Amino acid sequence: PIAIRREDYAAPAFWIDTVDLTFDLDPAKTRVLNRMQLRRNPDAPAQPLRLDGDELNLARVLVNGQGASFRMEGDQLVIDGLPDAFELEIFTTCCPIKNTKLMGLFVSEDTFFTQCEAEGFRRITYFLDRPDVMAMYTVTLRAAKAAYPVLLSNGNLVEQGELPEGRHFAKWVDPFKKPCYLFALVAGKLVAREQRITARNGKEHLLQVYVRAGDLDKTEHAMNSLVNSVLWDEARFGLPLDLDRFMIVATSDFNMGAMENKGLNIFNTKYVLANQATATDADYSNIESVVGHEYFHNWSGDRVTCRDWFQLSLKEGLTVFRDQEFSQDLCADASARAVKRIEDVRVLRTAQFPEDAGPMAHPVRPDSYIEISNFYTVTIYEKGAEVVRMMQTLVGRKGFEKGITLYFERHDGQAVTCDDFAQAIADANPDSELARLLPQFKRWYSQAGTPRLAAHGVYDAQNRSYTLSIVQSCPPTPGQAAKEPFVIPVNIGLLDASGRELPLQLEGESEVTRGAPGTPCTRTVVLSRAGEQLTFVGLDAEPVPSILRGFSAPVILDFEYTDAQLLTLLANDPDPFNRWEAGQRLGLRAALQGIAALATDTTPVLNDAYLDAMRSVLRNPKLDAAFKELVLTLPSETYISEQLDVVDPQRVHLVREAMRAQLATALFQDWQQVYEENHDTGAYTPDPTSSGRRALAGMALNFLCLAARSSGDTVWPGKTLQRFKDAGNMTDRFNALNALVSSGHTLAAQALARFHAIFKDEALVIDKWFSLQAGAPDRGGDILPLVRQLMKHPDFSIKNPNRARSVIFSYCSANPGAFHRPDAAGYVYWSERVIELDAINPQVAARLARALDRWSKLAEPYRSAAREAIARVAAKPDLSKDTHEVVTRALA
Ligand code: BAL
Ligand code: ZN
Repeated sequence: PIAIRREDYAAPAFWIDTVDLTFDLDPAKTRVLNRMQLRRNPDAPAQPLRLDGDELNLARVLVNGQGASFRMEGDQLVIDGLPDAFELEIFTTCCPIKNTKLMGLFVSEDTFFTQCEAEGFRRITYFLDRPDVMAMYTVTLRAAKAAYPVLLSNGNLVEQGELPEGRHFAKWVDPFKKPCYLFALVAGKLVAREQRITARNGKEHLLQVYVRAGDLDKTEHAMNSLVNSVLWDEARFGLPLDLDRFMIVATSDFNMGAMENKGLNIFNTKYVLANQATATDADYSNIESVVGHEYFHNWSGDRVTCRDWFQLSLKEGLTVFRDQEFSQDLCADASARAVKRIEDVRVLRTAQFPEDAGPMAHPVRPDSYIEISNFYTVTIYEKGAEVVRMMQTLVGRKGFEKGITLYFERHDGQAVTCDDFAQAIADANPDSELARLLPQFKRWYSQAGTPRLAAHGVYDAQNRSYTLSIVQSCPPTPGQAAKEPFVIPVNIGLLDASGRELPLQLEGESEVTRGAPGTPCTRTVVLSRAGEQLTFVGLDAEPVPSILRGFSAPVILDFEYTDAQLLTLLANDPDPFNRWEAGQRLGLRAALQGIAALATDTTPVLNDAYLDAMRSVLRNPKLDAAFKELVLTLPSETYISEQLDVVDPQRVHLVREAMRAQLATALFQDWQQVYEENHDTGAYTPDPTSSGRRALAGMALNFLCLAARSSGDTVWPGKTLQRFKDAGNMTDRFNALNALVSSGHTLAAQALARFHAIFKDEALVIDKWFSLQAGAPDRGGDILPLVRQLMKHPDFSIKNPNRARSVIFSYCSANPGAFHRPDAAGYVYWSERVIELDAINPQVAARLARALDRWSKLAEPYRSAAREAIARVAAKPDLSKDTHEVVTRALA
């Protein structure tokens, strides 16, 4: 396979103005007639027309109605000697029922769906399958009416009617030009929840959520989320819905979470279907963000798209930022907003930071790829969103809104680059730090790796000043040995030893920044040099610095806090992010000490000061339950492992489990009280306050069952089983089940059996049932045999991505203590599954292949065994480009 390089970008030799597609839909043989109007690009060198195709049967090629001579070069259809403007007609067939890759046109549960991003359209017809070729589409769908009563495509339905032999047709016209990756069609037996919505300008729109007949009662939340998204984008950024009709359709076979096709979003059922009996609070929250995300793409992605796939973060980073802001803006108070921010940062640090330090590290705007599907990553999405967030910090919220307005005014209807975006934000704010530092700021797009800030503070009693020295660095990443300094906005506050906020005054300034009582008093300092010094004056004693408040930049902050300083921040920092972070630092410190000291599973790892601090958090009436739950959650095994140069995963697991056991027993009384105070949340609503209380009650049950494990207590496991049986919503029910399963209690088996019996017809709930078991804490190597057993369950299918993820990924990617076995059996299982999946669905296989990204950090015997497993996969002939790229980068 050959690498595609960003620097080789060239505009296309031809433009496609219109596309008229006619589909005769048949699962075994769908006929596709594609009539296009093309014209030569006068700005490009003269070249033949090269159209992309993949797994198509070509029947006919006509140029201006005449048979044309063409040749095949690999998968490309090449035509020479074309006039400057012409009509091209291509007739092909494909076989949707055999399409297990789920790219292009495929069948799921007797319904046709498409997925074209990034390069799936070429599996439907020959085309210039690249995002900078934007055309107007007319689509006619023809199919048997009884089997496929609903026929959908992008835009507006302009005509429909009957055809002979029980067939019917529907004709759709999309009023906007679009790249082919945003094309979509759906055909099948579906029903829709509908709602009409009136925009600010008085225009009415029809919103529809299409699902299978039995699922209509699970669409209310998705519809509410869609309505909120439409209203929010208009209110916050002045971006209205531009279509008469906006449709969401759910499918249970989908590689991605969802897809933003113009006017016809196709969703994984996981991010649409919810009612209180089947979905958890986390599901509700994910649905809200994903519905928002796809809707926001209607502008950031569809109206303005990417020039080439290297610019993917142009739309994805921006749209993640927008969905994060949407979810925060829907929160009723600052505490709920902070909880959302902490959750987002946790994803970044546990998934993106390891990616940025591993073999697949790439800049937010990559320089090369073999298979673009491998670059739908947490770097492009979540780090990309942090880059946009830093721009907002540098220009202010209002300035950012002005920048967004300018970006859409300038580039509406165009395919553009990350540079164009940054330029628009800066141009709308010419006096900002962003405008001043723009070329340097854009290193966030070009340099991979997580920057580190090494900060050190010195108090000068004589001058009543405190000098903070900050040195930035960034480790080498593949293909980038040396890095230039980044522009890093750092939010800083200072506390006195009793935890009160101090006014901030930098040396040489007359201005003093004071916070209103109870609010953070924060300065944003913009770092741009390798090393900088900040001197704060007017301080009567050494302050406790609160650095990187709100996680103002995606960096690692090293500061040698004393335990006492961290306890002060944990108890008092008015910035909730850093308050949480102080607790994480204390927990991490204890874990690293326990690992270094070869702690056994009975060694106390947590000291009394930590336990007392956690007790105070639990008892603090001023803190919300959701925030308490986050503070009491220990850093994950993945996060702890990232802090080590050499990782013994079993030791990490053992120490973290010992810490959990200690939290369970030392705070036993408190957990009981927390449970009693929080478990009754009344009539179910998925709002942040009640879901926070359910989360904290669930955590309490978990610790109470864990404590019962060592004490032999049977009361709490019994209560937990009863809770499981009586629960009025899935969150409470699943939390109770999880408490029994993760504590390894004997009652878990009957609860699991009952859970399966109740929900056997609810695919998404059965996914949870599989996932819980495959992700359970390992005790004596019992999880791998269980995983192999689960794969033999009649409900298991490796072809369904959600089901494959629920078993295989839950084990290989989310259960390090069970996966990294000294006998290497976990790695053998992994290599078998990667190879098996690669023949079915390369995108899913390549994602699974990433589970061993960090193999080179492992201690022996894990390291050699992991390398051997990767080499075994790499040696397989006929590996897909997707998996080939991941494993060869891992071994490089
Ligand atoms: N564009 C792929 C799915 C998403 O990010 O919305
Ligand atoms: Zn997206």
